[in-house]
Amino acid sequence: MKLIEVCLSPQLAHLFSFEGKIAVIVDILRATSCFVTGLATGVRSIRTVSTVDDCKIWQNKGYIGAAERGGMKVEGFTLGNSPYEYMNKTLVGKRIVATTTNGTYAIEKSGKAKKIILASFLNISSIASYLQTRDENVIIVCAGWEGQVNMEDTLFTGTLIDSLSATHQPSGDASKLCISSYLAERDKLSDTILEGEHAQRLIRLDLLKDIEYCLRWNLFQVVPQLEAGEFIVQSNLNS
Ligand code: 3SL
Repeated sequence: MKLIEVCLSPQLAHLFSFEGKIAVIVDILRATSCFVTGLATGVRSIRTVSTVDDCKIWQNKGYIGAAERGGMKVEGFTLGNSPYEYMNKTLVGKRIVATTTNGTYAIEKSGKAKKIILASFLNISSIASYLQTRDENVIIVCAGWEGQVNMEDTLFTGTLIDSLSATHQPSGDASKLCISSYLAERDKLSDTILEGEHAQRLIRLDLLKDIEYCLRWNLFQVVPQLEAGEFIVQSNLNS
């Protein structure tokens, strides 16, 4: 059995070892759902950065800039952080540079992992199948919100771990907490996520449509992976 650990917030990442592991980044609302959508609908690559200043630098180099802080698009960038923006036909074949409040920080904090992949409900089955074929232990890194644990990433993580029970053994209390939460809520997963703090924050910003989209399962069969500094979708998922 391979091991599967959970880091519930990027601010806890320094407590974990990433070497030799596959890091699965989870920011259901909304960063990883956006990136999965973009890459599945034709975006060539997504470079993620932690600061708005770095995002501006790459935008000035010709990338399409996507920047979000506090749920809002940052002025001066082409895109914010809505999945509907990422599925625009004008982005096909384009390179994006993105920064978000928590999701891109979680990616940065996972930099020592052997591989980094992006997960969401939109591609959950592909992520599970991919991890089943790999030999490495796994660490799931939840983006949370500004250091705090959140409902949607925790419940997604429990869902994913539960689907890997034949091949992966939960390691550490955080992974067991995620499974227990999932088992307690699985009949009303979407409703519980909608009651969460971040979903409520997005609803106040009139973004319920984005949440409903991010809670759809298996729209895409892709496993975005970090290669040479940018997330891409590879046709050979075992590489
Ligand atoms: O924190 C993040 O990375 C974002 O996904 C948050 S938001 O959904 O755009 O508010």
